[in-house]
Amino acid sequence: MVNAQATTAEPKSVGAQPTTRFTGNGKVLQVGPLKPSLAQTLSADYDALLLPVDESRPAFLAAHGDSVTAVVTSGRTGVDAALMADLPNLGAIVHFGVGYDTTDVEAATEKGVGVSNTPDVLTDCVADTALGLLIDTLRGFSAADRYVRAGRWPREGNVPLTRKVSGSRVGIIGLGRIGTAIADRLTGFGCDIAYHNRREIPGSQYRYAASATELASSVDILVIAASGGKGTQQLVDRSVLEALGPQGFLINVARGSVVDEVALTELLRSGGLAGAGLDVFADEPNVPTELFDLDNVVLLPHVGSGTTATRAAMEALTLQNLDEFLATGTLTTAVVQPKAVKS
Ligand code: 8YV
Repeated sequence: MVNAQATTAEPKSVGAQPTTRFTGNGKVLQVGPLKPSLAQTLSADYDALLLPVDESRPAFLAAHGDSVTAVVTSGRTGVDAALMADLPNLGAIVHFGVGYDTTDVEAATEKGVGVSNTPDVLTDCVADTALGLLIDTLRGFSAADRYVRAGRWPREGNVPLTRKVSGSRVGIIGLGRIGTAIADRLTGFGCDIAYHNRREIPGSQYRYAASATELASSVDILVIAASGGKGTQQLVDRSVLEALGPQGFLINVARGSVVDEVALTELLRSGGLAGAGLDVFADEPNVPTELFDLDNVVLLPHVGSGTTATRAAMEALTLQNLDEFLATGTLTTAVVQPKAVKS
């Protein structure tokens, strides 16, 4: 039995291969698709169960629900309160990924179930993606590439001129780890950076805006780097997008849920916004088809952390959390520490 205060732990270093393997009576359950090598390790080394997605799920949970002490999942799937109720001995929900908005953390906290994620190891890649997307969107590189490939250059001449990135005014919604890494990179481009968080960060070198609308109205580019979930649901609504205006660009590398996607699509089509670079969508992998023929929009299939090195580091940190939980009842990079080890 391990007691631990609910806390947001600072991540420890990653790198060492997990040395502990589960030997207790409880079972590990994989919920939702995971990186194939991680799923393979869970099955081979941890004898993990896989939650069915078809009609056999209720019978599976009736047969195995009691035995599950740890779940491994990702932000894509997560664990809701109903699934938690079917896993009465659950002690920890271990996420592959920094985002855990699909898991009901409130319900987990009430039940003493720990929750972990994989912060820090993906910060650089997601920030790099934000920069690449921002430059591509303003300079129209993807559209220009399509133009060349379609053989239009010799026939139609030069592509239209685009917007300058260096020295532009950028507003960041969510100046956390990733938002700060984006701001630091943009500083190298001579950009003027402002941000909006729920609270001002004491001592921050960047200008604070008390609301998303205030931020949007004072910048050329709005970058979303905030976590998803109830607290940020459609934080960037129609009025924020209208404040960004016909000369403004939106970049989103966080979660589609943070933006009113219907308003975004309408404004992009009508000229109410200059353009958007989107790595995330409200209903992935479905992307509003109305965006497909717009050259002022760059669409990526949620690739922010998608490099070999970063995904390997995320996998190692996921297993480090699982190993630590199974060995000691605590989590390495906890969003919430487990209250007690269930067995
Ligand atoms: C991953 C992400 O694509 O970490 C996150 O929250 O959104 C991405 O890094 C995702 O976790 C993989 O499922």
